Amino acid sequence: MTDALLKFSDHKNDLDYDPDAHAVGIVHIGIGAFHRAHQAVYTDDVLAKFGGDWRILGVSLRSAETANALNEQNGHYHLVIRPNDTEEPQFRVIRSVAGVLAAANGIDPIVEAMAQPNVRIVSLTITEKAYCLERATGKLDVSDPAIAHDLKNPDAPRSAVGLIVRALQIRQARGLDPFTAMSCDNLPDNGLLLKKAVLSFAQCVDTKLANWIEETTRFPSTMVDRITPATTDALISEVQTSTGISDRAPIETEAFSQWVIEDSFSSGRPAWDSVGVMFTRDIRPYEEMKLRMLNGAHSLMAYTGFLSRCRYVRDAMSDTRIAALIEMHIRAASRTLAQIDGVDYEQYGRALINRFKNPNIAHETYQIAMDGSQKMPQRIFEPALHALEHDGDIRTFAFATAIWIKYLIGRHDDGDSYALRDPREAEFAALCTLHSDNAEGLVKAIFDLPDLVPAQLAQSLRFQEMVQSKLVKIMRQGITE
Ligand code: CS2
Repeated sequence: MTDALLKFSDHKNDLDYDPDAHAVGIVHIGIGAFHRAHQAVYTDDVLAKFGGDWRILGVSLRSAETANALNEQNGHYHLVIRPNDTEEPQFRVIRSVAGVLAAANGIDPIVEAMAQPNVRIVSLTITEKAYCLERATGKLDVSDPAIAHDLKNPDAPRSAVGLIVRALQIRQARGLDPFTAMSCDNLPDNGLLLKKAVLSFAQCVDTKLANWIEETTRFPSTMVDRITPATTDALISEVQTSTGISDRAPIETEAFSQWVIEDSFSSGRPAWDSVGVMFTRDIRPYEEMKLRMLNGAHSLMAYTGFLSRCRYVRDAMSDTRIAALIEMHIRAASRTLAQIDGVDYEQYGRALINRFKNPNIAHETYQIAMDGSQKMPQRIFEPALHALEHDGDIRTFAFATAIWIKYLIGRHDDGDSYALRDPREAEFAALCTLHSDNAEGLVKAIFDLPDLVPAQLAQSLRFQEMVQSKLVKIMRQGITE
């Protein structure tokens, strides 16, 4: 045992339990900061209050760094909860993670872990791009390198979709029940998307397997919410100073947390409903509320803030012009939503503004700006289309689109360049070079790209011209909106 481990086991929480008394029941693919601030915390609450064999085995498809750090600490880590005021942060040790397997150390142990009879749920936070579906057709993107690889080598998959299909194939061959596959990514109908990806992949591997998955496997949709910045060295030092424990994988997050799940599990689930998780049959309105109001405002803020040299969301919110834009956007986005019983969008919107202003959370605009091509459709384009079709106010959506296109140019006004960090960055770079002096041409070319702006929105001259005039203005006068 390492020093860190001894110290971790010395730490006393209000919610104390012996983690080793509980077997693994969940495999989670994509064990980054968000999962550890959200689903792992609800599961920790369940284990402490009700017990059960529901510990989480994490899977990291990228580097082995998180896996190594967490494994050295027996899976334990600190959650630092930062209230939205002058109150001191709270430090809590989370013990629901039993360990982490990294793909870099071999795929077979991961597949075997997912095929164990005690695993009843495989959950995912793999980010939008990893679902590898063409938006327009809903078909599996077989040109994606990981999917192309996995279709040739289904026994040695690299992608999350390939892993799930392989593990289900082994379970079927061994006569085991399937697990429930639960997406926790910020996509509308995330369960349905995962189901489509898994079934299309399985169809290519073995039709009988695809039929078995379709008949037996559940794919609940979820809405997840907790603002969680990436871990920094400053956080690692703060945890060490405040707790005396050397933790290489702490997480910082806000006090707010929300999880809404479609209640569709084939082999049981932890008593998440007893620790604040809401279960519903109709998840779509909750997903749209969060994606359009929170995430839409976040993306608008990320591009406007980053280009205005605001490093963090809280800095952008202290710029009165940007704060006003965000308030307007939240209001317009709420008008594109169907009512939800018991939810007051005005109140939800006010709470969002306060969460964004949290002075204790250092959430980088550049982090949120990443992967815009995967985020803009559900956050900005869908509500824009709704507003357009219902005589709503489209100005804020046109501005958000224009400022995103400005960001795609990859250069600040003073010439400093930055990396786009987007899976479609090569396509964007080519168009930005081609239309370097022509904002109108650039907007049109972006709108003409396949599988990005929904056809009905791209074909709306009113929307396109508004985006063009806003981009021309931003290029000439900077952000004056
Ligand atoms: C953010 C989200 O990075 C982003 O795109 O908008 O990660 C956001 O912080 C979470 O969805 C909040 O729940």
